[in-house]
Amino acid sequence: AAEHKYEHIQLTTPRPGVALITLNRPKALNALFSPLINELNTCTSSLDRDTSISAIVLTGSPKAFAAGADIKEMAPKTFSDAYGHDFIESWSNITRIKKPVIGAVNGYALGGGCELAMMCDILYASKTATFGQPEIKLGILPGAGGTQRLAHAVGKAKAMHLILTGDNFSGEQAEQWGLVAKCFDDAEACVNGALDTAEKIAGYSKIAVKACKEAVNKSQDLGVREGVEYERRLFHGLFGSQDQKIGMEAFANKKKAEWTHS
Ligand code: CO8
Repeated sequence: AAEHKYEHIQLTTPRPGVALITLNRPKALNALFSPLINELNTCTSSLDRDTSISAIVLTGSPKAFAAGADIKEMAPKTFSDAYGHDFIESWSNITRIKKPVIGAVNGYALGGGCELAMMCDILYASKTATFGQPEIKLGILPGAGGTQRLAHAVGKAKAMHLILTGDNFSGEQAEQWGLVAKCFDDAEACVNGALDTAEKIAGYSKIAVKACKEAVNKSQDLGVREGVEYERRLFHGLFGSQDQKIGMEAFANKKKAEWTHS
């Protein structure tokens, strides 16, 4: 991956084809503010263009994935500041990344931190994770998709309860309710689990991975009928790829597929 110097995030490539982004603003429990989000957006879009990278893991520290948007930065904002400058508009740019993003949540994932986690394609957590949408306690509401993504993930009843009470929930609860795919015992296992999954995905055809991600994400926006039609178009389209021939011929010849990613 391209080497960049970042101040509020760290970028490493611990496994073949896998980039690891670690949010790194420890003094404020990774509270999200514009300089950090700008770095995250620069980093993820450059990784999306980087042909040596196939999957991205996003994590925080063992204490905090992110304790929310920076309350001290937000406190003095006026309506004109927020509306006029599209406050937090760019905070969901990560959802435009075409490569899979795997979130590994340890410690606090509150407010904007929970929302950032929910923007990931696959979400893992550990027993140390504390999720929550506490915005109601600050006299606001979730502003980066929390009301929508939480409701899609855990259903309206639980989402409404969580958002109106501001109550926190654990990594284990998040797994039981289907918000996270796996809950690990501790932070290290969680990050390693995410890297293992990213490495596995990096071993597949990039073009097939891209189509899978695109189609599954469409399920969140489209009705089932339109979604299945969308899937079918992509499915038919992949018969025009080399990797479809390579994958199926390798199966028939009992060989390992050597993907061309085209
Ligand atoms: N903003 C700014 N600073 C923060 C934040 C935050 N969200 N969270 C923690 N910090 C700072 C603290 O002020 C403290 O700084 P200092 O040492 O200078 O006083 C430092 O981080 C350490 O925090 P604590 O001393 O409070 O640590 P504790 O272990 O005692 O408590 C908690 C940890 C429970 C996480 C506590 O810090 C807390 O309640 N934080 C606020 C959580 C919150 O309300 N988050 C929601 C914010 S609103 C929001 O996110 C709106 C979403 C908008 C869209 C975002 C798009 C992605």
